[in-house]
This record gives sequence, structure tokens and C-alpha cells, in this order.
Amino acid sequence: AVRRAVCPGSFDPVTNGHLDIIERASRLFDEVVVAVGVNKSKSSARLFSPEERMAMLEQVVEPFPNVSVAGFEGLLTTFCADHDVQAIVKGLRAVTDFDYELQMAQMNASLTEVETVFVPCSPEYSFLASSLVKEVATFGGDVSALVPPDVLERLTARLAERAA
Ligand code: COD
Repeated sequence: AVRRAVCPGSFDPVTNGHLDIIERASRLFDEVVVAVGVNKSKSSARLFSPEERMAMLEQVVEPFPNVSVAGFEGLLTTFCADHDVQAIVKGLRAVTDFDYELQMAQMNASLTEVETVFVPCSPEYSFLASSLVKEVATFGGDVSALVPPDVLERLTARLAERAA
């Protein structure tokens, strides 16, 4: 049977830390679906629309033939059931991620018995978060080592639009 995993997130925008986890998941599983959450609750705080976030992801996962990109609304466990996904892959940056991730993993397992696999993030990305990338870039800091080149370009353009 095909072993299929999901890498879920907001990806606003995708960072090199996300990409590291996606790439490693692609070596562990036959197929990986990167699922972009489009729940309305936090949408006003987003810099990029769901379509833009998915387009950036599609560009950066192009080198990995067994990775695809999808959007999802509602519960992640519903997405897993609909797409025949057996495992949720999450990157852990620090113990502070663990509390919340463990709680979500146990809730998700109680809903559908889907397994969550934690992958320790690479040390060079342990401080990396989309929110910090946006904040640093907004105030003119150099984030070129933290996001893929195409994402940097879109981020720079979007922030310039916002400032205008
Ligand atoms: N290094 C490695 N991994 C990283 C890094 C990094 N620097 N940064 C982030 N990650 C990984 C983490 O595993 C993280 O979970 C994932 O990438 C995505 O990160 P974000 O910030 O883009 O996404 P989040 O945390 O906002 O996404 C949360 C979900 C959308 C996954 C979650 O809210 C969800 O499942 N929502 C659907 C509704 C639902 O089912 N709720 C019930 C849950 S019990």
C-alpha cells in the first residue's frame, strides 16, 4: 500500500525551515501532500492569500516528484480521511512547540486514529518562523538566507505594496 503523509501549515509564507521538513518527509513516505490551511479565523492577519501561499509552495516543491500541494478548510483529520493520509508530519523547533503539538497530535489521534510523526528541525532553522520572517523583512532586515529566492521576491514586492 502507498504510504501517504501530510505536512500541514499556514505557510504564510513557506520558509527554508518548512522546506527542510517537507524534503525529509518526502524521503520517509511514498507520497507527501503539503496542505495549506485556509480557515477564516486568522485570515485577516495573513500577508498572502491561500492561492498565493499554494503557488509559492508549488514552485519550491517542484524538485520533489512525490510531493504535491493542496488547500484544506476545516479539520485536518477530515482532510486525512478524504485523501487517504496515514500520517501527519510536524517539525519540532524547541520544547515550546512540543506542548501544543502533543496536544494537537493526541486530539487528532482521538478523532481518527491518524498517526503524527515529529521530525526534529535542523539546528540552523530552530529560530525560524514565518511570523518573524515577515516582521524582520517589514523593517528592512535581510531574510535572504531564511526563505527560497522566489519567496523572497514575492515577499519584498508585497511589503513594498503595503508600504506604498
Ligand atoms: N523548522 C521546522 N519545522 C517548522 C519550522 C522550522 N523553522 N517552522 C514551522 N515548522 C513546521 C511545524 O511543524 C509547523 O507545525 C508547520 O511547519 C507549519 O507551520 P506554520 O506556522 O506554517 O503553520 P501553523 O502552525 O499555523 O499550522 C497549524 C495547522 C494549520 C496545521 C493547524 O492549525 C491545523 O491543523 N488546523 C486545522 C484545524 C484543525 O484540525 N484543528 C484541530 C487541531 S487538533
